[in-house]
Amino acid sequence: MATDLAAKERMARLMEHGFCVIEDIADERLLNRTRACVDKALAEVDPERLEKTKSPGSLIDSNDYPELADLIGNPRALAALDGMGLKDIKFWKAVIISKPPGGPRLYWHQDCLMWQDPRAYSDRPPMIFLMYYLEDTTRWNGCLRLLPGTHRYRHILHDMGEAHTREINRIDDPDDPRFRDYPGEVDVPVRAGDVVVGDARMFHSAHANRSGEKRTVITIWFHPFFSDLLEPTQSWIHDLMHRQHANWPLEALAKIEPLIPDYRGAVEPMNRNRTPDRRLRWPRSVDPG
Ligand SMILES: O=C(O)CCC(=O)C(=O)O
Repeated sequence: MATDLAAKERMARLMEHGFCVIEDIADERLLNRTRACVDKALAEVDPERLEKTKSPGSLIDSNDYPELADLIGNPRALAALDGMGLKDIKFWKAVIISKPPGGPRLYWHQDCLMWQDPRAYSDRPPMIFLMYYLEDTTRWNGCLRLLPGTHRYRHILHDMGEAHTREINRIDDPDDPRFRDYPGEVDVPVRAGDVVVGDARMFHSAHANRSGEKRTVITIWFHPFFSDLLEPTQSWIHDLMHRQHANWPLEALAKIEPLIPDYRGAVEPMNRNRTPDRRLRWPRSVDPG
């Protein structure tokens, strides 16, 4: 009963604010296994590539890291999502985002890639993230920052450019307004082992890492209610997930088996669309009409 209430409360927070935190959902063994994978990935990455993504930190996709299957398929997290009412969840990819000591701020951005799909204008998020931080986070070492509500309402940031372009990743212009503070933003400090569940449509960023240690998050992208997305959207998720993880061994794929998209239609994959159209409204406080 208490669990049901907690799950309901989390779902309500996800719907209204765009995120919720589930505490203590990854144990030390799982965290240590994931940390070992991060160390390997960081040792293998080309330093020139890291220079190109100064603002976010490393952006290493799960393609070559089947060791991440345990975290992606973490049964406790999947049970918690199911309890919240998030069904038919399919996986796209995970990303290792490690901010080195002294790493700068991450710019504000949202990551929804399917703004042509009616689901992007509904209560049912077309795309969610699970962010597992591998160190306890604070403002000092680069915790997550969020703009609650921006998953359902327009914000001036929507007109300031797309996420992850070369220029913004390299911080060509440190005065870009996407590096500023905004009214209503909240810090989300967490402990290693917690997970932040968030709506990909919501604006998010991270503080600079002023500590002497790296700060790493594994972001996992999921698509709930997969079969209810437009067919070109399903086709795109299916196509990318399978292409990106084509080299994963069968035993790693087995660990995420229920999450593997299985679109059987013949429709062409969508084109990515990172920009909402007029269906995304300003909040009432800004646009009473
Ligand atoms: O580095 C962080 O704390 C946030 C990561 C992020 O913005 C993302 O994965 O989209």
